[in-house]
Formats: sequence, structure tokens, C-alpha cells
Amino acid sequence: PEVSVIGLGYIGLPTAAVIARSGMTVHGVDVSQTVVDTINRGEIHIEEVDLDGLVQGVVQRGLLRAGTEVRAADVFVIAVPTPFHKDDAHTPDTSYVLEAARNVAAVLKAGDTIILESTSPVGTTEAMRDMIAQARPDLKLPGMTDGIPDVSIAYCPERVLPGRILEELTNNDRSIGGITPRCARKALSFYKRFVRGTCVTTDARSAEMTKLVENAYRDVNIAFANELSIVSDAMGLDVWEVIRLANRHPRVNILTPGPGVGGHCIAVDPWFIVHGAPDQTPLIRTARGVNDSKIHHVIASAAELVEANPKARIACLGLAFKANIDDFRESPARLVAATLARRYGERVNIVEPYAMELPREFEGTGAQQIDIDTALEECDVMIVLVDHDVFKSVPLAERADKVVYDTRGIWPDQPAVAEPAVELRKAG
Ligand code: SAJ
Repeated sequence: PEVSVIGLGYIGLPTAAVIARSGMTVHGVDVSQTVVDTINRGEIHIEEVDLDGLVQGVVQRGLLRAGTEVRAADVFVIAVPTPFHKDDAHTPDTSYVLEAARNVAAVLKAGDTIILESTSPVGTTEAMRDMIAQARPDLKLPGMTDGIPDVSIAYCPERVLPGRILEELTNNDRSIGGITPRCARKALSFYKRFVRGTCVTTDARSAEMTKLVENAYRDVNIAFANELSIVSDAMGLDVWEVIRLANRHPRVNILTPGPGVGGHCIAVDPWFIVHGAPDQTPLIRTARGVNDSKIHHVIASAAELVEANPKARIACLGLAFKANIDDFRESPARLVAATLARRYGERVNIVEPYAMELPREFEGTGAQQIDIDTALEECDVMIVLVDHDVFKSVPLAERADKVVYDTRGIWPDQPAVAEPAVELRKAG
């Protein structure tokens, strides 16, 4: 079949490339002419392990071509953003999904399959179907006809981890939710062509909720770890030790505290559930609050440490939203470091091997970007914000004399130092 992938971002482009690699012809669609031109040159506009070579290969073989207009195809995969509403902080905005569906409706023919992959509030796939029904009264749509519908519509969320997208796209299991069972089977036969993981069919609403639940589950569990770190801090306990010991229980698996939750999914998707059922979601809402407030706890603890060591040069280790990636958007580490840079200016140094230069908000603060070796030579206070492997691998001998605030627990062997730093060092 001919496939059209609408939205060529972090999910759409890798998905388009993997589908093309399996031998299907893919027409990618994006609103940005620059993105389209970049892809048609065989290049990419996002960073993801091995994606450059894959895109170059499928473009050269003529299997992937991009454009700004949706064209006729047999299968349409929609992977556009579902952000928050710009006027209303925690309300999902599905207008990009509906706009994509409107464009698909214009070229839709009997026999086609439409698959929504964007993370969406429960009911979005049906809303998309209703919109297509309005635009195309000539077509019989699933759930709206007694006979066999002309087109199939399904919701099939991705669950890939940035940094491992290509591998997880092929190997992860997938939920495939049809508006009707027949729609699910149609979508299943498409995914079977390039997914090695098990594909499980369900209805569209359950699949929508499943995606939100997966990320809310992680958010709630990270909130538990973050709350433990604040409690341990107040009680003068080492949270890393407590978690390490508790996790020896066969049925306990506490996640890792950090400076807050970043990225584009885990801090966003739980709100889609809360928005759909505000009175039934106290736990999910509170977890969001705990994770957001952890950032401010870390800023306050770091500021206290900096002020307790007035002559010291400070190194902030990491800006990325998580380990070993160069994605700095929605990053608590970046927010902490930028706040310290604004307050303490040239005393603050930033170590981020994944950044070519410092983000714009550091301009004019006096903070400098330095490498890890310079930081180890010249800085007395180290604030660990990201658990990059390059930081983890610094041996004790090179940091034994430092005052360390390790928000990620990467240096469990770091010795305690004199008050007040001793308390802060251990706070997760
Ligand atoms: N974090 C902690 N402690 C932990 C684990 C994570 O503080 O123990 C922080 C990270 O540092 C980061 C944030 O949470 O700031 C999110 O990182 P992550 O690795 O948990 O997740 P993402 O945002 O990279 O990707 C998630 C994944 N979802 C789940 O693991 C349930 C991924 O599988 C989804 O496909 C992705 O969201 C998405 O697109 O929805």
C-alpha cells in the first residue's frame, strides 16, 4: 500500500522512515517547507540515534518523499502534536489532529485506513471520525453504518523512548484500538508489516486511555521517589540509601528522584486524564504538583549551598531533560541552572557535553560553558542535574574534595563534607 504520514516530528519522521524501510512507499506531510526540503535532501531536522542514515537511505531509494499537502494514499498515519491549549494551561488542544483529519477527508476513498498516533484525550478518534463524516457524507464510516463501512479508523499510540526510538518502534508491543473490531484488524495488518513486538487489538477509547495511563503511571511513581527525597532531606536521611535498601524487597521497585520531570510527554499527558475526569483524579493531579514543586525545592537547596560557600566557583552538571540525550526542551535541569546563572552570574559554570552552546536564557548572565575536566580542576561546588554517563564515570579521586549536591544520585561514594553542605549533598 501507499502510506501517508502526516506530521514529520519526533514520532512521525522515524515512523515514516521505518515504514519506508519495510518496502512501502511513504509520502510524508509537514506544514513546514524547511522540514520538507530537509527530508527530501535525505537529511533530518531532529536528533535521534541512527535516524540520519535511515532517512538518507529510504529517500535515496525513492521510498520516502515529503510535501506540504496531503495526497491520496491507502493508509494515513497522523502523528501531529497535541499540546495544551494556548489560553488554558491544562486543557488539551486537538485542533492539529482535527485539521489533519480534515485534510485526509478531502482525498479519502473507499478502502482506506486512517490511524491516529498522536497522544490524545479519550474520545479524539471518534471526534475525528465525526469530522470526516461531516466532510464526506458520500462515505460510510465505522460505527455509523449497519453495513460494512468504506473506511477503517483506529487509534494506535507509539510508546518509544527518545534516544531509542528506532529500536523501540520495531520491538515494542503496541495497542491497536479500532472504532470497530474490523477497523482494529485492518490497522493490525498494517503494523504487522514493520512491528516485531506483539500487536494487541482493542477499541479506540481504551487505546487512547492506555497511552495516557502509561505516562501517568510513570509520573506518579517518579513523584513518589521525589517526595521521598524531600522527606529524607527533612529527616536527615540519605534517600539513595533508603531506596536502595527498600528495592531489595521482591515487590518494591522505587524509581529515581531527580530535579523534576521533563520532556514532552510525562509532564503533559497526566493532565489529559485529569481534564477528562477532574473529580476522579486527585492522585494523578497531586503527583504532577509534587514533580513540579521538586524543581523549586532543588533551586532552593542549590541556592542555599551556593550562599553557604560564597567564594566557591560552581559547576552545574547537565542541562538535558534526561541522561545521554541532547534534548533541552522542557528540562528541569536547564531551569535550575538558568535560575542559578541569573542569581550568581559568573560564579556559575555549565557543563553540558551534549550542547554546542548555552541556550539563549544564559546570555548576559555571565555564566560560562566549560567542559567536565575544567570543572573538576576549577570548581569547588558541583551540582549534578543530569545523570549523563560521562558524569557518572568521574572517579572518586577526582571529586573527593568537592562540595557536591547530587540531585540524581550518580555518585553514591561521594564523602560527606562539613556543614551545611553535608545535608545538602545527600538531598536528592
Ligand atoms: N525521571 C526521573 N526519575 C526516574 C525516571 C525518569 O526523574 O526514575 C525523569 C527524567 O529525568 C525525565 C522525565 O522523568 O526528566 C521523563 O523521562 P522518561 O525517561 O521517564 O520518559 P520520556 O519522556 O523520555 O518518554 C516517555 C516514555 N514513557 C514511559 O516510560 C511510560 C516513553 O515510553 C513514551 O513513548 C514517551 O514518554 C512518550 O512519547 O509518551
